[in-house]
Amino acid sequence: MERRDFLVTSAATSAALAVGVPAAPAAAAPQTTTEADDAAAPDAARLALWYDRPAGQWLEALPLGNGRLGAMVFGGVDADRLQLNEDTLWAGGPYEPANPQGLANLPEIRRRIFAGQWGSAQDLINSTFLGNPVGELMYQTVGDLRLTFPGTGDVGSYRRELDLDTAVATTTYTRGGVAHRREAFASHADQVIVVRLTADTPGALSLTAAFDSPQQTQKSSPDRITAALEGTGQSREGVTGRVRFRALVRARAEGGTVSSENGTLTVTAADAVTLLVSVGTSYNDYRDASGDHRARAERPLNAADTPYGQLRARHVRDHRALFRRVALDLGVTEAATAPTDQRVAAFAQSDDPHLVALHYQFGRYLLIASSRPGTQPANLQGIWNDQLSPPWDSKYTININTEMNYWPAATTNLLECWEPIFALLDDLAQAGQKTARVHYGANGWVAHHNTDAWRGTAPVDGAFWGMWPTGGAWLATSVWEHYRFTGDREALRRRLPVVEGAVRFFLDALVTDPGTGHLVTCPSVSPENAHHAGVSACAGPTMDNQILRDLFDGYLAACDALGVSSPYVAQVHQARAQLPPMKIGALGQLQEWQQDWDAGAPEQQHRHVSHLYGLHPSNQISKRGTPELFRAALKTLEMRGDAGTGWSLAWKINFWARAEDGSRSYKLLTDLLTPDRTAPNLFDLHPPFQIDGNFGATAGVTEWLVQSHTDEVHLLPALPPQLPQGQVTGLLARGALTVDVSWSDGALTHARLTARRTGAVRLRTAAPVAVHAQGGPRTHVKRPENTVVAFDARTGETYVITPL
Ligand code: FUC
Repeated sequence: MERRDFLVTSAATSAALAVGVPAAPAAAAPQTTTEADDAAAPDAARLALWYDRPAGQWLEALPLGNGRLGAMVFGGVDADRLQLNEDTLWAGGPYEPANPQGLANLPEIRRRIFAGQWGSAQDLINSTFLGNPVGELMYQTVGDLRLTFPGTGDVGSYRRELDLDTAVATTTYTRGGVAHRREAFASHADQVIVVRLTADTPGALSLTAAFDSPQQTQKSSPDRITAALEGTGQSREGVTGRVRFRALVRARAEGGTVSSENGTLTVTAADAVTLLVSVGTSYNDYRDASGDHRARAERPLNAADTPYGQLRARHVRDHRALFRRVALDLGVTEAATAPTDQRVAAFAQSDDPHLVALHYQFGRYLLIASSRPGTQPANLQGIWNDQLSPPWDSKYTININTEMNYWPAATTNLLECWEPIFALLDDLAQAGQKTARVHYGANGWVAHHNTDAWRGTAPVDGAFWGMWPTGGAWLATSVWEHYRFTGDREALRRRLPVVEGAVRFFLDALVTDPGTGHLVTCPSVSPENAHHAGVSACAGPTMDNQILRDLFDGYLAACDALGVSSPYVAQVHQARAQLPPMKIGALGQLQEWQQDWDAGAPEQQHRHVSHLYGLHPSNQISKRGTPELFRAALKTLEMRGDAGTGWSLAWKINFWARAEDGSRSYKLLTDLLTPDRTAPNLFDLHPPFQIDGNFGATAGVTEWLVQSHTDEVHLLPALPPQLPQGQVTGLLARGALTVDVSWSDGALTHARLTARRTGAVRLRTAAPVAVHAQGGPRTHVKRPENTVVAFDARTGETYVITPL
């Protein structure tokens, strides 16, 4: 096979293998790695996005982020642009959205739904039940740092790239015989964005640097080496803008001179220049935006008074400690030598397995760059947004998009990056109490289909989209899921009240469907899908029942695991038993609603496939656990078809992986890796840009290699025939296991399971395997099936799996 002749292993991959993938629990300090020479690897095998010309538009620019600060680097020659974000710069300020009219109208809304008057129920929701304001607030850009370079002469040897292994963006070119190099990174360790400019000729560097912003701002020069921008996030939706922000850029030059006047920095005839960019906002939390944005901007700049080499080394070390936990090697072909945008355009017709790995690792890179402990969760655009009114406000859509953002967090060994979701849950569990009380007269807390920096929890936008009470419950299922991956009892104990609050809401707010006697959500929708023209309002859609089963089961299991006696346990058991079961419709499909409306629903190919939540991310439908429902789910997938938005395709990659159909799943990735769904900079396109598809695809590719949703570890459950050989290290499986797998000719050759906790392991493979404790004798296993082994694993022990 042609690919084999070209096969090389990247330096990044071999370095990761050499240091070993830490099997330590996430809370432990991650293993640090030695600094490998960035340039040592053969070009094609590197994990880098690269281009032979500057970015002409935003979707060609390269994203940097430290979880909080984001920058999009354009890499221009005469003028460069770094578009800047800070993850707490949102329009508006604290507000209380609960609608006091809501509760009085709830009985009539419910009556109309149970009477089959769904349209008029929807009208009544629109006129009485939506939050105030009816829309939430948007995430906004800080603006741009603009650099101008007075050089003349011919430009040659241009290249710009983003190295995923160092998280450094580099632009190099020659101009008038002088070689120039610019490096940029967003340092988590030092909380600044750093730009380093060098040239091979002393005194050859002259430039200006100034901010520019679509916000209402003032520019100034606070001292002779610093320029500043100051403003306040906009007033929108009738909510006064409260987030003040300040951006600073400071120049440190070697040789030459620096001056700052009226907000413009000028560097003349320097040998090298380091620019430090800092942004602070006044956002403290969802109730309070009165922080000291100026001090927050200044502090990191003062602290970062460190030689460039040290700043860079600290940044690279911090990034690699997360990034290098997972290495995926699918081989490298000649196709990998082309610029990244050309590879995307050619992917469907080429043999480019390395692009699969690059896109996969780009998803992990983006999660590291947009979500760290203490930051806001990744929103619809992560943290990267150049607008004041971005698509869907670049907020948190919690009827799929935000959850999808975090699908790869556990499986790809980035548990720390999941933390912002648990902080968001803490907020929603507070903010959502008022909505629960005012709209439903219920205890506990509720959040509907969207939220924002102010933790809006009311139904918004319109009943058709917003009347969905299960968004908070879906997020709350993360608590038990985290425990399944980590066995972290302390985290579970801390988070149990949030889960209990969600449970209590539904104990109060579920109602008996007079038609069926089941306990149902009402009013609700099956996210954004109409069952009759223009009407989505309904009672007890399938997805709600599935989410509630997971919420209730997780709560009961958590109480059990922690030995907590809860006054709600009996009630939860009872409510769970009364939820509507999943149903198979006349076409053999899994019904989206209690009624068999699917065949007549107006949008047969609708992008949401909400009722297959049971297949993924949940495990209520599985190939061996529920074969009939599994077949019905596949029928539904066929009926919905393969078309869709970026995130819809990404979800289908996961569905087909759970269906154990690697070929179909790979086909969906191929559909995603086209210029219509993947921008030149590999950002996922809904279109427009929406980051969920990046994260969803990374999660889906992981599902090809390792699955553990049914509490057995399944190695290579959906390996696409297009990827006959490769290896992956460092994936996490439920049961606190770290998993490495190698395969050749489509079959497992070697695997390692490292137990981070003592416990029973059940392992499924395509063919029978032997198990050895590393360096030890063959482990005694039970064989409940020919291709399933069961054994007890001990903390810290690695088990080597080989074909028999
Ligand atoms: C949901 C989806 C849309 C879009 C939006 C942000 O409403 O139905 O496709 O992704 O979120």
